[in-house]
Order: sequence, then structure tokens, then C-alpha cells
Amino acid sequence: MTKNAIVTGATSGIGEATAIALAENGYNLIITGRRVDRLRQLKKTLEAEYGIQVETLCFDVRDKHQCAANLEHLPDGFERIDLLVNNAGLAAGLEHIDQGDLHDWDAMIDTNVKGVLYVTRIISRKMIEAGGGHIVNIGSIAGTETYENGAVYCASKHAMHALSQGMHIDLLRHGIRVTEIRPGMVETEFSLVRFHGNKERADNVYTGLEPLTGEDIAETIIWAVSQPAHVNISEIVVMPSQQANAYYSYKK
Ligand code: NDP
Ligand code: 8X3
Repeated sequence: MTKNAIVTGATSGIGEATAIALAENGYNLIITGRRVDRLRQLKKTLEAEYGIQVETLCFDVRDKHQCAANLEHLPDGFERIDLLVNNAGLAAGLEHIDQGDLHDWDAMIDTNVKGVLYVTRIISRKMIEAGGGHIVNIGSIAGTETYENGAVYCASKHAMHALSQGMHIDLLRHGIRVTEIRPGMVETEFSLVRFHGNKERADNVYTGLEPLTGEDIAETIIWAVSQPAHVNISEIVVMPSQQANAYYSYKK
């Protein structure tokens, strides 16, 4: 039977690569994000290339009313959701705690924590009704480590780590599997967003080392969701070979 998946934040980076990998594996998809043109283009490409059904939902996960309006009643064919990938997220700014920008802090907490909660509440209920499902949360090494200038992003990903564990506990009885993936550096639009569009600063993050790609994380997700039903891959940490943790990288 064809499986149905929702990927949040599928307009770039890890989410886009995950949507492509799931399409390659025969999933029908709901892809979400705020950039409607990118969603439409991806839908067109995936439908043409893989012959699957792709629906686009353009909304901001920070807004609980938009989440409800878009997710409570899903398009025909998506009565059952087998897989939710909670991927939409961002870092905004890199400053000491006394210097942080309130707008950046709201964006990170509202997206990385509250957005995940709004989406998960709605979709987990559908999974419970259907008798099972799988939720994959894109955490970060920032979910278990804290680095200078990153307190709020790290706090938001520590929250994702706790939420992943909490979801796992609460949803066990409903046959819903929960996986948290915690990547190190992945070259996507992440740094460009963190530095508010400063490309030079963003590129500099990856100078001298080979970062992970969105495709690397997508492959990890495919492996985790392809395990037999009695196997739950709870946590995976994925690092570039030149990065040991949030503090130590070997740059050539
Ligand atoms: P990108 O910036 O490339 O992608 C982020 C995605 O999230 C985009 O599709 C964006 O879509 C979506 N998004 C952001 N804010 C919102 C919002 N308010 N509502 C809806 N969608 C939103 O970065 P990545 O692919 O790297 O990031 C994906 C996830 O991976 C994030 O949770 C990030 O924290 C995590 N991560 C990234 C790492 C890295 O080094 N890149 C390492 C570890 C974890 P749009 O702008 O169209 O709304
Ligand atoms: C992104 C990885 O180290 O930039 O979550 O916080 S890091």
C-alpha cells in the first residue's frame, strides 16, 4: 500500500531533500513551507519524475490558526498519515545573550518549539485514529550541546530533544514511532537565514571542511523509517567527518 508523508519546511535544504528521497521511495507527499513558488515547483518536479501524488500547503508553522486551517482537513487521499517529518526550523542571529534580538528569539522559539507542537498535536491525533504512524523530528547537536552566542537556538533544540522523548513516551500506546535526528553542520540555507542574508558570513561557516548535505540527512531518515514495525530508531547523531561536536572541527 502506498504510504503518505508530510514534510514541513520542504522549500529548501533538508526538507526538500527529504521530500525527494521519500518520493523516490514511492511515498505520496504533503509538502509545506511559506514560499509558495518553491512548493509549486517541487510538486511539479516530483509528480512528473516519480508519478506520485503531491499536495502543497503554504503556511507559517508559528501561527496556530494557520496550522489548524491547513492541517485539520487534509486533501483527498491523505486520510491516513504514515509519516510526519517535523523539519521546518531556523537559527536567527548569533549573539551573546545580552545582545540578542527579540525578533530573532521569537522566530526561533515560535518556529522550532511552538510550530512543532502545533503541527504534531494535529497530526498525531490523525495517526492515533488510524492506529499508528511515525514522527521524525529534526533536532540538532545544539539539542544536547550549548555553544557561545547560540543560547536561544540551543534552547529551542534542547526543547526539540525533550519533546522527542516526551512524544515517544506518550505515543507508545498508540503504536506511533518517534525518531529524533540530530545533525551537525549541513550546508543548506540555514546559515544564510541565521546571518540574515549575509552570504559571505554564511559561506565562511563551511570554509575548510566538507559539511553534510540535505541528501545525507534524507538518506538517514529513509533508513530510520524503513525499519521493521517492531524497531524504533529513537535517536541518531550525524556529523561531517571533519566535525566532532559543536566546538571541535578540523578545518583544512
Ligand atoms: P533551510 O533554511 O534550508 O530550510 C528551512 C526550512 O524551514 C525551509 O523550508 C523553510 O521554508 C522552513 N521554515 C522556516 N520557518 C518556517 C515557518 N515559520 N513556517 C513554515 N516553514 C518554515 O535550513 P535546513 O534545511 O538546514 O533546516 C531544516 C532543519 O534542520 C531545521 O529545523 C534546522 O534547525 C535543522 N538543522 C539544520 C542544521 C544545519 O546545519 N543546516 C543542523 C542541524 C539541524 P520557508 O522559508 O519557505 O517557510
Ligand atoms: C545546526 C547545527 O552547530 O550550527 O543545528 O547549531 S549548529
